[in-house]
Amino acid sequence: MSEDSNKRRPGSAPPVDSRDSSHVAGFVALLGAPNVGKSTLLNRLMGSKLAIVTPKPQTTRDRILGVLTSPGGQIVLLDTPGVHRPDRSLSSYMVKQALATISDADLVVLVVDAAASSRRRGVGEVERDIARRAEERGVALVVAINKVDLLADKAQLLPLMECWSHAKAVVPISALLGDGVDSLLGEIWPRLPEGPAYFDGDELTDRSLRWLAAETIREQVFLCTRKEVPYSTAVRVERYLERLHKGDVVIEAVIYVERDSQKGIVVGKGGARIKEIGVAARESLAELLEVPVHVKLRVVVMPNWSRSVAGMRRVGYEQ
Ligand SMILES: Nc1nc2c(ncn2[C@@H]2O[C@H](COP(=O)(O)OP(=O)(O)OP(=O)(O)O)[C@@H](O)[C@H]2O)c(=O)[nH]1
Ligand SMILES: [Mg+2]
Repeated sequence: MSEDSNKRRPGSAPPVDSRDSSHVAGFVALLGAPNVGKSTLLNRLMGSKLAIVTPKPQTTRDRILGVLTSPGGQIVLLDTPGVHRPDRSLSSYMVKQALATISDADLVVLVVDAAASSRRRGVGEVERDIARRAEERGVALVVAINKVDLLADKAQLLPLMECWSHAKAVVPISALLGDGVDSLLGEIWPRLPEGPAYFDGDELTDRSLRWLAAETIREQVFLCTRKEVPYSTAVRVERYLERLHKGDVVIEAVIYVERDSQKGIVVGKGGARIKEIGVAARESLAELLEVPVHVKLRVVVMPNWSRSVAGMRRVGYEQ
């Protein structure tokens, strides 16, 4: 599967064909169940980290746009929250964002977890639903069977691929290792409509650095806490200051939780956990911004914010 990985770097020009004098551009939505590797794939395709990634499901909460530009075309990638059965306002918001993306897309890349599909021996409810919605809207469907590195026996792939014989293409990939990702791009480029670029070539995303900073802090909260705590947290950056005279960035952020007990967990004994979160976020942000970063965090209880539209708005999620 890695046979083509040296021929063309992800993001390089669309394959030269009879249309090589024209320019293509289109929106490509990455959709699927939670935890299948959509954000890992976005980051891999972009060659830089735009979306946070954790081993926990329901990490992504907002649609994230990544712009992949080459001389012959532009792919506007849309990473989305994992589609699941909503149980509160936050999950309804997430699922709504994901499904609405289908209508904006020229192509849907349905990301499927190879190992989970193999265990399940077939197509899951979420995948079937996404495929149906794409078909209803006349949006072409390409299936990326991800995490193939986890399959002990590659013969397990064949029945998984056969499940998707009605898709335009089925491509086995490992977003983590990069295997098959160029083949996936090879299935995307020829299916994009002709047209001018939507974004300037030097634009990577529509998200602000302030937003990326909040997400990076949230990623560390997800990695450093367990059970319901990560799902009850939201992060809002209150101050994002580029100090030109010092050549650094100061970030002050609030971590919202829903209960006092959760505040205790996030702060940790003697402030140990909040310190750990701050240090890890600082290191990650310094790498992203390529300058020294100072992170100042505080934890605020906003009772049941994830269970109402008003609560969500208070912590920064606009419907
Ligand atoms: N082994 C392996 N793990 C992968 C691969 N792609 C992603 N992962 C892991 O799967 C987990 C989930 O990855 P994400 O990219 O956050 O998945 P997602 O679909 O964006 O998840 P949500 O945002 O929660 O819907 C992380 O631990 C990734 O490192 C892959 O190709 N192989
Ligand atoms: Mg994600």
